[in-house]
Amino acid sequence: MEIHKFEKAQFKSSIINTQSAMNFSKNEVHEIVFFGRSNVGKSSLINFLTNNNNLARVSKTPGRTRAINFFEASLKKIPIALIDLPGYGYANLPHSDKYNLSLLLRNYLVDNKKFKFLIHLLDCRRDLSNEDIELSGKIRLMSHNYIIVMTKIDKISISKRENLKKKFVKMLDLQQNQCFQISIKEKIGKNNLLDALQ
Ligand SMILES: Nc1nc2c(ncn2[C@@H]2O[C@H](COP(=O)(O)OP(=O)(O)OP(=O)(O)O)[C@@H](O)[C@H]2O)c(=O)[nH]1
Ligand SMILES: [Mg+2]
Repeated sequence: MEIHKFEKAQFKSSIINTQSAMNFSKNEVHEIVFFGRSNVGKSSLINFLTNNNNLARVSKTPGRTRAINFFEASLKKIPIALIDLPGYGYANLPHSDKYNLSLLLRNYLVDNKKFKFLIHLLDCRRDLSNEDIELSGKIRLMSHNYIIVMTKIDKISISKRENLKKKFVKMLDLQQNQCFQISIKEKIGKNNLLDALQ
């Protein structure tokens, strides 16, 4: 099968409050939402998939993306919104910011019923947190279009990757075909993921 690419990717807007994000979402464009812990590699993955390193802001400092950032692109000539959510689980935010962030995330992911493809990013080197597991469980029940992407797979030796995948899949009660492994550094996993998104 021919692998298509994201084309004409560009920044659309940055939204800080859930209501505006939900209104924005009411248009009929399909959405692919990227979410996961702070620093897991969400912005990097958007850039990797769109072949554009300047699209989403990547940072070594966790908690960098604090708003919902909307990008637009096309896949097989179909317009798609790519949505970069703020990372959760970042301990160094002030308490009020943390609360707003988790509300924003939950409202956006769980209460917004529109068609979406949800991509949950998990750092392959870290144990799953309670928040990872809880969020995954909720979303799995509400959406058929839910997959996980294990990021930074270059940090794990090749011989351990398959077993680690089995472990994540089992812990989150998913199917093998809902789990992908990605390395931006070694440029691994892009075609498999694009294939699934199509
Ligand atoms: N080795 C390696 N590093 C990666 C990979 N993907 C991302 N990184 C690094 O991880 C750090 C965080 O990446 P971001 O894409 O900014 O992460 P994020 O999830 O958008 O972070 P927040 O916006 O803070 O929530 C950066 O230093 C990236 O270069 C990968 O596949 N391999
Ligand atoms: Mg980011």
